[in-house]
Amino acid sequence: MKFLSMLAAASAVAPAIALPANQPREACTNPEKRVEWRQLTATQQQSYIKAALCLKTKPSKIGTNATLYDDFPNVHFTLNTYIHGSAPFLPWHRYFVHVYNKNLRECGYEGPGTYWDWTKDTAGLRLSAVMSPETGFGGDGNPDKTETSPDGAKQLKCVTEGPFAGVRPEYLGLNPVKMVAGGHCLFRDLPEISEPKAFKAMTAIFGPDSVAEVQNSPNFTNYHWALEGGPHGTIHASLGGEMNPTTSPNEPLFFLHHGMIDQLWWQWQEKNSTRLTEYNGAASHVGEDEDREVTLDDMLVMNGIDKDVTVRDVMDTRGSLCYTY
Ligand SMILES: *[C@@H]1O[C@H](CO)[C@@H](O)[C@H](O)[C@H]1NC(C)=O
Ligand SMILES: *[C@@H]1O[C@H](CO)[C@@H](O)[C@H](O)[C@H]1NC(C)=O
Ligand SMILES: *[C@@H]1O[C@H](CO)[C@@H](O)[C@H](O)[C@H]1NC(C)=O
Ligand SMILES: [Cu+2]
Repeated sequence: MKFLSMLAAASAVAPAIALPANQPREACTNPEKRVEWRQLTATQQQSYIKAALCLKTKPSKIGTNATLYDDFPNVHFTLNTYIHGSAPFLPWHRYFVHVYNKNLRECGYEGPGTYWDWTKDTAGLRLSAVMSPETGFGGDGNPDKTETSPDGAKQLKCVTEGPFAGVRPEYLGLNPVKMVAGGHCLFRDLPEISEPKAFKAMTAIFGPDSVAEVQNSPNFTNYHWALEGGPHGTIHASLGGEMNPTTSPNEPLFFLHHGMIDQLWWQWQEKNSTRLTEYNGAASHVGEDEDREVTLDDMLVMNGIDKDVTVRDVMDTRGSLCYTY
């Protein structure tokens, strides 16, 4: 009785309608083709940005008093030990980006999914179209417009130009459950400005040669570690600001960055069809799942933003997710 009512309560938050397991490729007859940000039309870019801002006006789907925009950092924070430093990293973030795109569509975006190919931007991320205040998400934080972080530990350089000026994410850093009414300013602190030497070293890791080497990894375990610890982590560090703590989905560029990570995994999978089912390693990097070997039937949990699916459901993007690059 109790168990059943718990199930009912759970399904009220996230309808427990599983995607058809192993949906055949034939069901995806017209896959969406995701494109790099610079291949979107100016109208599509504006529409994407408008939809991302729209998420801040929609109620939470996970039962908090914050917004749908804030659900993404909340869930990412809460699942941290399971989605980073372990096998679920790639499939979980693949599904997370898919769910985000779905919510952008509910907010009016009609263009294709998109990603940011940062291998083109080793001269400086701030020079990239994605960081332009006109065709992108705005540039570095403003050193003359700072705010004390909710925990009092540092001064945040608020983004004051471009469409995200004035956006106030609710959660920051270590405890998203501890909300500070009114949140904090969206902030950035590009190391290429504050520590140009460190940035130079980072470009050697996310630049085209290094990424080509990562793409040559022979098996999933090897590949996943090379990608997550190398270019993936380095872009988080190269953007700094919101991208450092586990509430990093506060930063709208997070989703374009993870679109790129997903695009790379897709390219890697394209090289051999055996890679569409190649999945192994530990289920978590700490805690009770640390020593458990993953399986394709493991669940990818969305904590209520959307339904949970299995890893198998997302391994082939031409299945139920239905997109290519
Ligand atoms: C939202 O909930 C948190 C945690 O329960 C609470 O501290 C905060 O005051 C609430 N904020 C608003 C605007 O109701
Ligand atoms: C994956 O490749 C690496 C590097 O070649 C190798 O050391 C490792 O044993 C391989 N692991 C598996 C599970 O095949
Ligand atoms: C694909 O991978 C399998 C298993 O590792 C291997 O036997 C096969 O030779 C690979 N095929 C190609 C075209 O590389
Ligand atoms: Cu992440």
